[in-house]
Parts: sequence; C-alpha cells; structure tokens
Amino acid sequence: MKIPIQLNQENLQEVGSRMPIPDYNREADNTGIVHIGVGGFHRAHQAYYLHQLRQLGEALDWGICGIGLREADAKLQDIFNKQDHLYTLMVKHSDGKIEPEVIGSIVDFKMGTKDPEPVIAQMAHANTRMVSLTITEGGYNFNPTTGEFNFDNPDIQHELKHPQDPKTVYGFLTAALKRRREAGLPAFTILVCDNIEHNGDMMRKMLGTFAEAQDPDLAKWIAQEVSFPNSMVDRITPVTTQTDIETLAQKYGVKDSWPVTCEPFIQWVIEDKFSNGRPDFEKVGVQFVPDVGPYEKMKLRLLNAGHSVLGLLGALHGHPTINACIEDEVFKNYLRAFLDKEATPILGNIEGIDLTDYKDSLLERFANPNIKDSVSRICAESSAKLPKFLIATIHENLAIGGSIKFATLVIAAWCYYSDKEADQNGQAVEIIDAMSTDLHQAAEQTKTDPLAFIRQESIFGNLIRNERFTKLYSEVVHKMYKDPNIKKYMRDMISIE
Ligand code: CS2
Repeated sequence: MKIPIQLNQENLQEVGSRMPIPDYNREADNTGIVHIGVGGFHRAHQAYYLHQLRQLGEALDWGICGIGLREADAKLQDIFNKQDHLYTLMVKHSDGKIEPEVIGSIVDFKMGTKDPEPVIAQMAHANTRMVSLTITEGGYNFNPTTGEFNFDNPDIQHELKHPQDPKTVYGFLTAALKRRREAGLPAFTILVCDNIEHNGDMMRKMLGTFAEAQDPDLAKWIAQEVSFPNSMVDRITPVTTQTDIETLAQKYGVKDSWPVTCEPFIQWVIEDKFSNGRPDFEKVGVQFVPDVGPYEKMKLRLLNAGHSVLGLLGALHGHPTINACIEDEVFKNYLRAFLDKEATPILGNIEGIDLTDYKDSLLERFANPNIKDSVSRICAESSAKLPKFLIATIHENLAIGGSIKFATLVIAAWCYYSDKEADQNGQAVEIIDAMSTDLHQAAEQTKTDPLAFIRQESIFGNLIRNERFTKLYSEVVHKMYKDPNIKKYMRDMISIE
C-alpha cells in the first residue's frame, strides 16, 4: 500500500505519479472569475470545465477566486488553505471504475462574512470580468410564486441602509459594481448557474430591483452595462462521504480532506452574452446558443423533477439512494410514466434533442450504482426546488387539461413526510429545509383540514383555488393518511395506465 501524500502545491508533482494533475501556472494573480458558492457542484462543473481549458494552455488569466458568504464556508477555506485550493474530482462510472484527477482552476478563496472588504475588492478588481454563482435555488431572495424580490429579509434591509456592509449577494454585487463604475472600469458579467428557469433574467430583475432601492443611478448603469446570460447546468454531484475520503487515501494514495465525487455526464448550455469577455469554453464542449430557454426547461422538468419524484417517494418508502429507487421496478416505471405523461407534453419540440433518448439517458444516469446519490440530498430544500421543478408542471398541465396525478401523489407524499418527519415505517427522517417549521406546521393540520399543506401560497401559488387539483389532492392525501404504503398507490397508478 502507498503511503498517502497530502494534496498541496508542494507535493503536486509527487501526486502526479498517482493521478492526473494540473499542468498550468496557478498563480493567484491571474484570476478573472469570482465565484460565489463553492459547493461540490461548482467544483465538479464550472471549475472542471475551466481546468480542462487550462490543460490546453488556454484561459490562463481566468482563474477562479471562490467566495464564501456563509459562516459554514469557513470549513472549506481551512481545507483550501491547507491544500493550496487544490482538490480531487473523483468521476464515478457505473461499472465501478473511479477516475480521480486533481483540479487546479480555483486559485484563491475569500470569506465575506466577518469583513466584506476583501470580497468587494476582489470583485471590483480590474482583472475580474465575470462573477458566477451557485448559491442554490433558494438563495435568490424572491417569492417563488410571485417572482417578486423579498424586501422583508433583514439582511436586505441592513444592506440597503449600509451599502458598505453587505451581507447577501445583492449587497456585494452592488458594492463592487459601484466601485467599478467610480473607477471607470467595465462591469463584469453575472452568470447564474443554479437550477432556475431563465436564471439570468431572474437575476437581472432581482439585482435591478435591489439596486433601484439602494442607488437608482447605479441601477441605471447596471441595466446598461451588466449582462446576465441564461444558462443550463448539469452534472449529478452527490454529497462527499467519509468513504470517498478514505478510498482516495487508501486506494489512490492521496490525502484530500474534501474531494468531490460526480457522474461522468456533464453539460453546460449558455447564451453567448458576456459584457466583459469569456473563456473559450466551447473548446471543452460547452454549448453556446441564442436561447437557452428550451434546454433549461427540459432539464428542470425532466431531470430535476425526476429527482424530486424519486427522492420524495423514495424517502417515504425508505429507499436511501436514487439508484436504489431505480432498482425498484415500481419506482422506475412510475418515474417514466411521470416523465412521459406529465412532463414531456408541456415541453414541445426542442431543436436538436430527441426527448426519448434524453429520458432513456436520465434513467441510466439515475441508475449509476456507484454514485449513491442520497435521497436526503434530493429532498433537501424542497420548498425552494419544487415550485421550479414540479409545481410549475402541475400548473401548466392544469391549464391545458393534461394529466396531474403522478405529480399530485408526490405532493401528498411530501405533505405526509413533512408532517410525520418519518418514513412510512416510522423511521425518523430529518427535514432539511429553510421552511421546515412552516412545512411541518402546515402538514400537521392535514387531519382536520386536508388542504392545509397546499394553502402555503408562497410554494403552491393559486393551486388551492383549482378545483380539479384540490379534489384529486384531497382524495390522495386522505388515502395516504389512512395507509401510507406509498408503493401500493404507485403500483395501482402504473397498472391502470
Ligand atoms: C438535484 C440537482 O438538487 C437536486 O434536487 O436534482 O442537484 C441535480 O443533481 C443537478 O441539477 C444535476 O445537474
């Protein structure tokens, strides 16, 4: 057995005898991208694309400076300090093969929680030409039903009064853009990489609304100078486990305190609207298109919704992972029925894409037994995800008289699980959600008011006023509270098809 080597810049050549390593200059003064929210997904996706480009000897002035705006990001900062911002990406194939590779495209990391100045300065630096974000679907501070910016957030109120002391992405972005404008520097592009339809347009609207309230002059400049390309991002990136860390050390001889694991599949489709230049990402397979809308919608309503369908039903049944759900024929067929009968009809034709192939490949990706993507990751923050992934599809199907029953069962399962905080066998499940208390309190009233859960308008919009939906939902929820055997209902629904 090899003695594990600590991953850092000094040991990099030695690590290179065990796995591929970056082959380019990693000096911290060549950063061109500032990225907010350096979770596993960013490290498996954008940072990996950039790494590949740099391996070709390109984009050397586009290194990434990661930014943490949450106290919890201090853990990553400590690890990055120890590892010179290097980390291992472990690509896990379905045949059991693991391909580890050291990624070097992140060259710096700054926290903005205690002292915002270094982060503002980094964003306002002449070298910074793009600020990208993966701050989760719930991180954008808007009401998912109305799409309006939430001015009630105390952090937003604070930064409106104290622009020099930002707390949220909005405060940081305006502080940095203001400084650039005063220094006569061009604006940067803002590239949102979260799973939200029209993510760039959404950001333009939110930042515009915030800036208007903070500094109307600046808001005008932002509207003219900043571009917000819409983008569709895709790569399944499960939560890193202790086993991953141990496998890397024991099997591959590299000590990395926070490697990232992911599937082989990767996709990024972006609108080519960059106000201050961009890396030549097309050289490593990124697609640039005039309108990303159809791709985003396809991905959110099939892949992300598919995940939520399996995740919520699987959590209730007691399946621990997405691949365990797919191994179960009832789950697999149920998912396919949902995709074919409820999600596909609202997508229409997407140029250059065969939706049947796309769905076949989704099922294969979900089945990857090596990924072990936990249903708890998928169920986390459902209150921010479901309005975009699943509830939007219910609304659209109601409008065209389409099928809604597969998605409705998922909402009922979500209610039951939020109420009991347990699976159908009584095993406790931790509800990880910014709205967990509201979800629990609403769900708890179901026994006396079957529609209580659906009355949460910030999640469900006006579904409560749609009789076709409320009738079906009441029936399903009623049955489920009598007998929560979820698989029975799933089986019934696919066999009567
Ligand atoms: C998942 C996504 O968060 C979720 O519920 O559906 O994280 C998904 O794995 C990625 O969007 C894949 O690109």
